[in-house]
Amino acid sequence: MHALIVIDVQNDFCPGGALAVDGGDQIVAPINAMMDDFDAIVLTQDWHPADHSSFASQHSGKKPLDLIQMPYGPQVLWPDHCIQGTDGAAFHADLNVDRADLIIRKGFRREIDSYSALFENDHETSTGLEGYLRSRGIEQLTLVGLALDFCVNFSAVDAAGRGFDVVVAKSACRGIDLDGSLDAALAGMTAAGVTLR
Ligand code: VGL
Ligand code: ZN
Repeated sequence: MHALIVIDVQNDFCPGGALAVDGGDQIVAPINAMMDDFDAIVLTQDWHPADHSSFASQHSGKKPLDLIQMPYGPQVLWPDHCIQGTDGAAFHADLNVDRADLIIRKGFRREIDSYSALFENDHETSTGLEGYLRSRGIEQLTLVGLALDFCVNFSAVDAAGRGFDVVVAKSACRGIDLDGSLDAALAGMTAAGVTLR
């Protein structure tokens, strides 16, 4: 069984959004076209409370893209984005959401961010996705979405580490590229045994 995992194709990560990724909207049509080729479709949705600790607005004297130390490790601070229930947190209007078997939300606890679809940023607290995939007999994953160097990267590395056979379809991803984060992510995914395609 082979699942397509669509990471964070949400308005705030598309042009005009609060944390826009260049060309983020260009991957929507290719992702829709891929859906027929899989046994299961999972969408992830970044889903933050308005006072989430990953927002620079919650830390006095800090600005977006500053790096801070959190109890669970380093954390990039972001502009306010993907606030629960807002239009920015909604999926891109053209994404074929009706095809999703499961929508998994992440980053909903104020104190901790969650880039990965499998674990929060402490690399310990499960989102529940691994259990879902295993109980459906899914062993192969193809990842697409936003952003290639953050949530796609963390999801791919975690999934490979948990023994899934992981492909990242790069042409259906777009990255942020903060201080070389894109090259680092590609190298890290390769080192973790992820196939980049
Ligand atoms: C993401 C930064 C903050 C992502 C989510 O989807 O890659 N990046 N929240
Ligand atoms: Zn986020």
